[in-house]
Amino acid sequence: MKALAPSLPRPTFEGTPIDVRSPHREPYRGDGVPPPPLRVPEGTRLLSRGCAVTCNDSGAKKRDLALATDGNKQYSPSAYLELAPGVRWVQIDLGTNAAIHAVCLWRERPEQCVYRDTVVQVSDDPAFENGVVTLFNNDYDNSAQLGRGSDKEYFEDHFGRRIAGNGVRARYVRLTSNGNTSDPYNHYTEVEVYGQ
Ligand SMILES: [Ca+2]
Ligand SMILES: [Ca+2]
Repeated sequence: MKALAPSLPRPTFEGTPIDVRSPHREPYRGDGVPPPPLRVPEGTRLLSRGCAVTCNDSGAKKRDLALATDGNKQYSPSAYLELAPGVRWVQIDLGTNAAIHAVCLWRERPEQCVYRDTVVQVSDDPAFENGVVTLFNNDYDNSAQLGRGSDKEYFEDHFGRRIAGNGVRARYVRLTSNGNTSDPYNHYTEVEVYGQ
């Protein structure tokens, strides 16, 4: 096993964190404090670069969807995918069934924010009706209707979020959210799926 070490963008948020305490939220780790390492098997590699992205916002353009897997994790006003308000998902097609060891996401913004109802699921069914495995779910009140989650909300940062895949096999990865503490929109600067 080894610690997953994705390349990191420069920090975007620089300022005094707003410590909005909530029993459903992780405390702010502090400026520049990395998350605990996520250990993955030797041989784990990036699977998702350039993979096709779909979503449930009919207004999203194909060009913008591609921003989620283009390898650029650096925030800029033109470098992220934005989905309309409401419960929205993006879905990555790995092209083949794979053992998934980590799903990482970057959606830091200039203002500190916490996204609502973050749910990360995998399946071999592109409709996510069968064989769905949930890797992360912080929708504590089931408002997104994907089931009640016991993970915590968290402050976005340039380290991104690293979610364990535990080697579950699947072809599709779906990430759901429902706005954030700054605005009702849903954003992805980059998503990376690691596995074998
Ligand atoms: Ca990107
Ligand atoms: Ca919720």
